[in-house]
Parts: sequence; C-alpha cells; structure tokens
Amino acid sequence: LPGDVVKVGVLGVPMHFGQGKPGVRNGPKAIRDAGLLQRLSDHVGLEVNDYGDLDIAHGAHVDDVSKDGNWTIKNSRACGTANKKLADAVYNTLQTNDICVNLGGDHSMAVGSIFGHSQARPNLSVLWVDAHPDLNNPTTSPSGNIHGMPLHFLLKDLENKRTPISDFDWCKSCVSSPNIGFIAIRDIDPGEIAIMKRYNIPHCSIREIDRNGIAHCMEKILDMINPSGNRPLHVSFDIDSVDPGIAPSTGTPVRGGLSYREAMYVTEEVARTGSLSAFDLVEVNPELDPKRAEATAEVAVDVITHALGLSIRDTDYRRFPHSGEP
Ligand code: B3U
Ligand code: MN
Ligand code: MN
Repeated sequence: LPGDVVKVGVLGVPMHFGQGKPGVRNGPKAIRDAGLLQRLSDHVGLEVNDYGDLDIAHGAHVDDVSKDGNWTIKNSRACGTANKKLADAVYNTLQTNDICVNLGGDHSMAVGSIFGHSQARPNLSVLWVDAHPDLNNPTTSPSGNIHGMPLHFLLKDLENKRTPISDFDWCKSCVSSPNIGFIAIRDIDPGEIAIMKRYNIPHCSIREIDRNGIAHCMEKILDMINPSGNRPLHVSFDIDSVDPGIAPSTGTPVRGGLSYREAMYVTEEVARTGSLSAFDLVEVNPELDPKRAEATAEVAVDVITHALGLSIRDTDYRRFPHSGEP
C-alpha cells in the first residue's frame, strides 16, 4: 500500500562449493562493506533486517561420481547441505519480510534461494541476469562445477531427466520453462543451447541487446515470463553479466557485458514491476583483481539498490508519495 514501508530481509550466503576459486565466500562482506545496508535504509527508504551470514560448514569436500564414471559433480555433499540451509532461511525470511535479498557466494546458491522462495510464494517467475545460462547437468558440464548447473535442479521440464543426486533430493523442481528468462547471456555450452532450444526458454542474448536496445529487451522478457504480472518475481543477478571493465572481480569474466547504465536499466525495470519478491546478487569474488574489488562491490550495491527502487524513487516520485516531491 502507498505509504507502507517495504521490509527487506538481507541474508549473507558465503557459498563457495559450486566452483573452485577461493575468495567468493567473502562476497557478502565485500558487498556489505560497500555500504549496502545503509544505502537501502537511508537512500531507498526501506526497513532493513539483516540476518547476518548463513553458517556454511567448511567440511570435507565429497564429490558425487556416477557409477559408470561418466561424470563428476564437485562438492555435491557440502553444496547440497548448504543449499538446504539457505532454502529454509529464505523461506523464514519471507514470512516476515516483503523481499529477501541474498548476497553470494557462487551461483549454486540459486538452488536454495529459488526453492525456498517457491515454498513461501508459489508460481514464481525468474529473471536470470548472467553471462551464462547455468543450465548444465552433470553430463553436459565441462567443469563439474555446480554453479553452472543450478537450473538443472529447478526446472520442472527437466524433472524426469534429472540426474539423481541424493545431496539435492530435498529440492523439488519448481519453475516452468515459460516463466524463466535469460538476459545478457553470451557464453553458452553446447549442451545448454540444446536445452534452451528444446524447451524454448525465453532469452535475450547480448547481441539482441545490441540490436534492439535494453529497453525493448526488458519489456519483451518481463512480458514473456510474467504476462499477467501476477507472479512473484525472483531475480538471480550474476555480477558477470556486467562488463568486466567495470565489474572484474568475479570467477568467470566474459568480455562484452552489460554497460553500467544497461545494468541499472535492467534493475530499474525490475523495481517498476512492483513484483520483486527475492533478489540474489552472486559471484562477487574480492580476491580476484583485488585492486578493483571495491569498485566491483560498489556496482553490486548499485544493482541491488536500483532493483529495490532507488532510481524510481528519485525519478518517478508519484510512486513514492512520502519520499518528498521536488
Ligand atoms: N558454463 C561453464 C562456465 C560457467 C558457468 N557459470 C559460470 N561459469 N560462472 C560451466 O562450468 O558450467
Ligand atoms: Mn551464473
Ligand atoms: Mn555467470
């Protein structure tokens, strides 16, 4: 309701089991140090509840290997256990908050955040902002890293083809292919292309952004994944969607990403839907390109504050009647 203060729960998720580079577990700290909480409360005007960092066991690394030896999924035990914990935390956070913000950590955490979100609020649509579609399964994955596979566990269409991995049995597929959309993808494995084609998954490649502009692409993708506008929106934002020239501290940078303004436009449009229900900001690794780690974390903070309404508060004051008219 107009005038009601929006409540935002913030969860730090120092997940790192989904890939091999140390440092990504310090992503939540880097983003907090760049001033996220204060920006959300003082600049955006939200009620912010910070639940600190999830306690993720730093236990033994156990891989799951198929009986025929055809595939390996790295750290499946630790990754599955941590994701279950996250799913429960997201579910709980959404009982008392309007929006849950999850600070990663690597992108394998989307398994827990999206599943937990779907338990609290069914019929999600998901906007996946990333250089990669993260649609691999243990057999198509070139790396065995779970951060390239989260959607394998989440997509309903893949339910019958899912590789049975006991560490992820708790996660039931909860998103249908028409309700997930990719934007900014530009590094796609052959197996992922086959899955995108087969299930006709909505997407805007970086080329389509070049050709038609970010405004057209955002209008198209939001309309495709949530045509009625009634579904709660989950945004999973991988910082590697942004050009490495401005956000270099990340595990798998890919040249030719979103410009600063394109990234802000994406998140401003997210805010304008009024449906944002959970937001992941993942893959900030302050130990990579450390001299520019602060700058990368600042971009992450800008992405989150714009998704939560910073810019529309300033430029579309009618939507925020108590923010002070010019
Ligand atoms: N598609 C590759 C690389 C990758 C996926 N996600 C990230 N990198 N960040 C893979 O390993 O699945
Ligand atoms: Mn990703
Ligand atoms: Mn990525």
